Amino acid sequence: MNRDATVIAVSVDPYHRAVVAYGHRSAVSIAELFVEQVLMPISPRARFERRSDLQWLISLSADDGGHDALIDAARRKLGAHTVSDGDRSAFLDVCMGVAVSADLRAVSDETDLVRHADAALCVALTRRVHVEFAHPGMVRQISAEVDLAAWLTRSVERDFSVFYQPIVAMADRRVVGYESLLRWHTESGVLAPDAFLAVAEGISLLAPIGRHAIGEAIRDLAGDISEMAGEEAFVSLNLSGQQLSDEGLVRYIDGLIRDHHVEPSRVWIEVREDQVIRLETSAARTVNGLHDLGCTICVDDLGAGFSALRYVRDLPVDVLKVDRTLIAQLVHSHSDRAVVRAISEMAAATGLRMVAEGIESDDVLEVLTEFGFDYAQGFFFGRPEPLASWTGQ
Ligand code: G
Ligand code: MN
Repeated sequence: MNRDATVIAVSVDPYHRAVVAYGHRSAVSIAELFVEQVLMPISPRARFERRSDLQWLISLSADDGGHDALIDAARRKLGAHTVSDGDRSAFLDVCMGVAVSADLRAVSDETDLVRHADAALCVALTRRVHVEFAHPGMVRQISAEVDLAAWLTRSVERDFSVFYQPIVAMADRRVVGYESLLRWHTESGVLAPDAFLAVAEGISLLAPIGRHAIGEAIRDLAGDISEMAGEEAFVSLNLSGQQLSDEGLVRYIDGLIRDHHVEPSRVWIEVREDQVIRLETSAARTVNGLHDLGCTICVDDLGAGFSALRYVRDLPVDVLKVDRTLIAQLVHSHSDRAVVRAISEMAAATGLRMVAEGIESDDVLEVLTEFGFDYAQGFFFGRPEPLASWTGQ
């Protein structure tokens, strides 16, 4: 390989702004004009290879005229451009990664040089600069980062899993759905979210773990859960405050629902009352977005903390899950009965369905029927277990 060889990886419109502003087709022709009008004249003997709609590879050596001019232009001004296309002029971002073989002793062939140019482009894009020059070690560093990301993702997938707890219909005690509950398998045992949620959220680890769990639950809904409990069965997902603030969550769940062809109302979303209490927040936007998709929105642990029922009116809520602390003493406590009766009257008046949580024995079932509960859940009907123990596999 020529020691003076240089490869430039060019990404035109790397942030897709021109695609958005002008449409994909126009952005591609503007990019072509940019390469023809701006880049090619600087170094007419350079080889231009098109890699995809908006990506080019330029190879040249010091003998080709314009070598230094091209590198210099890249260094100084090839960042933002306007290109005229007849009567109008269009704007483009351009980003480049430059690999100069003279600076990269260990590079042995053209393919390796291209890889270094790509590494430089990758760094330029991450740093949001117009141009970056490859240096030795850049490829190794990016590869190491990719390996680490892969390990981290795999270990997350290995150590966390989803357990399922059945939810039965009060009318006939048939299992009509499952609540999916995240579990972490550690050396000291299986942990429930109360034990790790705060820490995981503190280091922003819950978002990827949570997404993985949601993916698994919706996949299981389309597969084993439909098979066990019928095509109308649902899966209920718990979303933490941080997950609700994840602006991309609605699109993510929408994608899963489409990929697995499940009816959106079969995906129940549980949110705790304290997380949606402020209606102007991104959490409330997510709840509204999920409701617009057709998901069933549930208020979880109702009555566990403070209860301001205002949001039940202002948010698109479909189901109330009454907390086990209110259910536990229902037979013996007058005041608990009074509170649950008030909740059930409100639910009946506003067309909300109700789930009783934490049923540990059958002595409350009669009261639940009297109050018009639609569903019940708790150790009496089944503990949270891996899916395999419900399918009998
Ligand atoms: O907040 P949420 O309702 O999503 O909490 C679900 C948790 O409640 C699960 O981790 C589960 O282990 C626990 N749980 C479910 N059913 C019962 C029950 O009947 N009794 C008790 N004490 N805990 C339960
Ligand atoms: Mn729950």
